[in-house]
Amino acid sequence: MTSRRDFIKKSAFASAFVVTGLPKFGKSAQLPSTSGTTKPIVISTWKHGIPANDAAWKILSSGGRALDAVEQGVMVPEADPNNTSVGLGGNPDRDGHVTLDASIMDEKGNAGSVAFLEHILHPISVARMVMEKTPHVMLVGEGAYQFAIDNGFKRSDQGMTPEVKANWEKWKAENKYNPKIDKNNHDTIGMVALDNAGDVSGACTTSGLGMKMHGRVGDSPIIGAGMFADNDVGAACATGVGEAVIKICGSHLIVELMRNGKTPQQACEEAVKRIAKKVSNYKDIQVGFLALNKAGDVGAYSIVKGFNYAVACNGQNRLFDSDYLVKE
Ligand code: SD4
Repeated sequence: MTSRRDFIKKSAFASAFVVTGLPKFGKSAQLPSTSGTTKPIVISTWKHGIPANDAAWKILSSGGRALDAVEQGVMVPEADPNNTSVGLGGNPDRDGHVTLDASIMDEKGNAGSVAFLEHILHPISVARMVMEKTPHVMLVGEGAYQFAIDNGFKRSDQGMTPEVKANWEKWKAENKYNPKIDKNNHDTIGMVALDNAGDVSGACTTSGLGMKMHGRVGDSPIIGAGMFADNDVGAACATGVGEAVIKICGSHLIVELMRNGKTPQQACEEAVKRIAKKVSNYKDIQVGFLALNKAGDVGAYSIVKGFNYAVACNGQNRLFDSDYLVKE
């Protein structure tokens, strides 16, 4: 068993030396591994994926379940008041409400999600409770809030941080109340993991696009759009402009492409190309996808430059730059 301290020590060591034992991933579009499985492994979006993976790794490295790992993992950025794209520290909608979206799936194909949820620190745990304690998949808004409160979650009135409030005031002054969608509006955390038992799970949680219209829901809580897991194949998750991800059912598409023989990398590339085909302004937006198959191979791809992701396996936790479509 690897303790947290050992893991951090090993991570620091790994970044200073040649890294071995990482799964196959990245630009080299490889065929699914037949030479054994990289497990456990957890991958997640953006730089905040590093501390999130640390929390997930603690569970995975002690033989825990991928579902617990992804929930505990994404709770780290949810609880960070300085994270402006996940949790209650996130940017508000254009009316000044911080509204949260989250989804989770386990290895049995069970799914839970919440959307348009306010005042709750850990929407991912409410999503899990929807999955485990109700006959439903998705609860939204006031109903999701009431469900959370009835099940022991505490209301938070932490409000916007001074930095976020200043962003919002500036936005109001400059944008005449028009929601703006551009390349810089992203940073959801999506996380997928494969545990020692060979089971996959996924989680995704976000405050959504900053300065969105009140009531707007993105891809993150929509099963198959922002995240999808199928224990026969693997799992995928998304970040970036949710409208584009929803239109192609991005994460489900990637899992189905893997089911039909694509590697995680090939599947992520295909999904981004599908957006390029279907969404006319694709060069003006960012979407990033991550995928993991049952052999522990990883894929990542985005529309434009700038997407990065964290991979933790074999006692190492490292950040990688994703390849991307629009090179000009
Ligand atoms: C959404 N995918 O709501 C999210 C946006 C994102 O932080 O990445 N936000 O569309």
